[in-house]
Amino acid sequence: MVTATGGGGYSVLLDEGEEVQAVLRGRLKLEARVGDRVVIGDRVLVVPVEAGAGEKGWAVERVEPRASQIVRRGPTDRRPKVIAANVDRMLAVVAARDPEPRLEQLDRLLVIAEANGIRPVILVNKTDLPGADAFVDRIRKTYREAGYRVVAVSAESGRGLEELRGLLGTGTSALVGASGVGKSSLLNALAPELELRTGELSRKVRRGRHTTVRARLIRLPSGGLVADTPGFGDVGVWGVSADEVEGCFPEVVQRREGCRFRGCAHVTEPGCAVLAAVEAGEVPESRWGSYVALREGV
Ligand SMILES: Nc1nc2c(ncn2[C@@H]2O[C@H](COP(=O)(O)OP(=O)(O)OP(=O)(O)O)[C@@H](O)[C@H]2O)c(=O)[nH]1
Ligand SMILES: [Mg+2]
Ligand SMILES: [Zn+2]
Repeated sequence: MVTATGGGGYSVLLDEGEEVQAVLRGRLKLEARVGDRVVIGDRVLVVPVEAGAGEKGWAVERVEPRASQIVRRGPTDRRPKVIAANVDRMLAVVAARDPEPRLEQLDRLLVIAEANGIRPVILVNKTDLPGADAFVDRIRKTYREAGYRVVAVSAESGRGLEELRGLLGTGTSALVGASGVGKSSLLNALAPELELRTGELSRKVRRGRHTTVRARLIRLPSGGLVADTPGFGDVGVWGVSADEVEGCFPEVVQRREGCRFRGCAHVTEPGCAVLAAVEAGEVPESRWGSYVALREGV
């Protein structure tokens, strides 16, 4: 499994547990795929090769098809970027404050997970800061209808870390979220020996400074593989058509059978069960707003 990319080579975790460096050799036969040819989480076949001067190295001979991937739209080139392949779990990380949480951004992350067939978990970090409990309550309320698990944590105070450790203990997980929410800090809190780089927020705008530059898959001593990924300023959804957006909102999926018209867009239609639920306060305005914005391609 590829655990890191860059510098023309790959770090590859062998099934036996050893981590080796490998290079791409010759022409690889690959199915059509989006994003980079090889990303963290990709399964590859490596073979030992002579690296000169009697040294042994490794070469990637084959890249396996991906069972799943988390793909988002690149911020500048608007092309697909695969965050990680073959992950079992995505943790969408927000901070209770610093940086200021933006629910429309969290919703886009959750849609990215759903669109890629992954049920997300919401991780609220920095719950040691003033006002955090009210924010955690708000998040729990907002995402109850969608059925998302919300875990309150703090890399600083240690709150929720055992629950997080349990969550990450099997399979492969990815921590994804805005820059500065504390993804790397949480992993350091779980396993201090990792010594991942973390960074202060900018003083003026209280935003992260993109401290983690490359995604890495890390083996936790307590079990599980977890991807620490670079945070973003804005996150875009890739490959979800207007009609597919509703399938990424569980609270809409649950209700759409009740709409008067087939093919109801749940925006202004009469007899719409989703709109009725928004008016009744069952589906939060913020969720419906995110749904409409994504449907309209914002
Ligand atoms: N008060 C408080 N500060 C935290 C907590 N977790 C992280 N921080 C601080 O938040 C800042 C950003 O943390 P990082 O771990 O670098 O954030 P990141 O999400 O990895 O950021 P990128 O790598 O840029 O995506 C650092 O100054 C951390 O010390 C927390 O639970 N509480
Ligand atoms: Mg980081
Ligand atoms: Zn409807």
